[in-house]
Amino acid sequence: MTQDFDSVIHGGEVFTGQGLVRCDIGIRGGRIAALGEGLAGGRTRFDAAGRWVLPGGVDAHVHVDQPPNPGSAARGAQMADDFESGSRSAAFGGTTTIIPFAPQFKGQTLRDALAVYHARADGHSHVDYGFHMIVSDPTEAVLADELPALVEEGYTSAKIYLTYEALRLSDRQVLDVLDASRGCGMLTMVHAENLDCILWLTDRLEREGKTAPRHHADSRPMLVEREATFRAVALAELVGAPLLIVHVSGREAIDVIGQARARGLPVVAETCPQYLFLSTDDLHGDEGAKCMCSPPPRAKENAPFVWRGLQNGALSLVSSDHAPYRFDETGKLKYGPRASFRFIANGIPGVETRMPLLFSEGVMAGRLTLAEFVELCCTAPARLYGLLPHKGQIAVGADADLALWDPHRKTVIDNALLHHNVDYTPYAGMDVTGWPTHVWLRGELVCADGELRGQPGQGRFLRRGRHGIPLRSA
Ligand code: DUC
Ligand code: ZN
Ligand code: ZN
Repeated sequence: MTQDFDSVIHGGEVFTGQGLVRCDIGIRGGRIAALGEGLAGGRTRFDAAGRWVLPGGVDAHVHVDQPPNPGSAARGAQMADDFESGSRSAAFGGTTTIIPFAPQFKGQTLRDALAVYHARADGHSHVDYGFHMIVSDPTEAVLADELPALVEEGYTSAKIYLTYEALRLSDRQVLDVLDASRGCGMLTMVHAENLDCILWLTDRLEREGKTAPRHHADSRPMLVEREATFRAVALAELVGAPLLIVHVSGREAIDVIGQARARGLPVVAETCPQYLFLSTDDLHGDEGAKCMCSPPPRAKENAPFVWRGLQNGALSLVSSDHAPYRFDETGKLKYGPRASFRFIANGIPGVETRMPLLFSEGVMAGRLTLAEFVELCCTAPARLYGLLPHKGQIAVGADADLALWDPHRKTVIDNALLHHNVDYTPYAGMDVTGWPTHVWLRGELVCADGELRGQPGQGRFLRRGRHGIPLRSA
């Protein structure tokens, strides 16, 4: 029987979960309708010979059009990417779903915060998107009414902070959020660094005149992350709630997470390319601010521990933590080129380079299997954030979100090749092997050989399901 497809991608090697298999993909109504050899028909046919077809990436940690909190020392710095440019950059890097944040300011309802970010995103995104909430003011109304209602509406995760003065929750408030999240099936994500330690160290460094960007790393050593990670895990254990620790930077926090997981706690952790490919060396010099993020890049010797965490399952997903500030007076240099690191906006761009870097240094360099790469960048984030079965995998019935990779293409990363609105990339000069050349969102071509084919607004808001983390039985 001849099947009628809207399009067929044929002749490529397709990652179907069991590894690469030579097969064609029949697409109908934006979904994968058939996988098999020799699929006939299709109003358009695309020859994928010599390439690998992988699921479109899911980047579960991006900041887009998000001003630093009014209470932040870097207030006034402006993010360079809006939803159009941020999502365009995602697409060119092989990512077809992003989950940015909608931060609540104190006194604001979560619903109002979400409305602000919907207004910024809706009609502008090139890729599909959901939102994580950021809870900075866990009032009774937020905990008892808003969170359960918003989970039902598809906002099934929220980030909380143990640092940043305007965002930090007390341990008591963390317990309250975790308890509410357990009750309604929400996933709590935590930024685990100890605020008081950071402020105490920052004051001391400033008194010693140590204000250059490289001292950002001295103000937030691994111990500060380790303590907060241990505390967050303990608080989640007390409540019996699942926990996702974001942007884990290095060995000390990874050890805490590994121990928690070995005890069967429902704790999962994310890392980011900056902890694999940048180091404290990158914070030196006049342009050190370009690599300032929190937690900071660690000493060079740390990266092997992060790779090991990816290989042994202590770390479950890789996101970019894209936080795009230009290296000018709108962003990093808002308070001048000699400002103390305290006043420099934290964050680096990376939504477009996330998958090429991990593909090259993970898969092509033999540190990760292709299956591990797909799990870390596509399937695990989809599973953890309630997007399976539609996102994060190539399977009949899934959305036809696909990236066609030329696995042997050599690229020297240069900001001119990227599609964000930032004037630099921290990864300039790195040689990578493999790059996505074509990307489809629900069967529609978004990028082809460096050209944008999609339209802003093609990306849709995703109401997400509940997290996929099994709770330990009591
Ligand atoms: N750290 C954060 O906590 N958020 C955005 C970027 C960063 O570096
Ligand atoms: Zn964070
Ligand atoms: Zn972040």
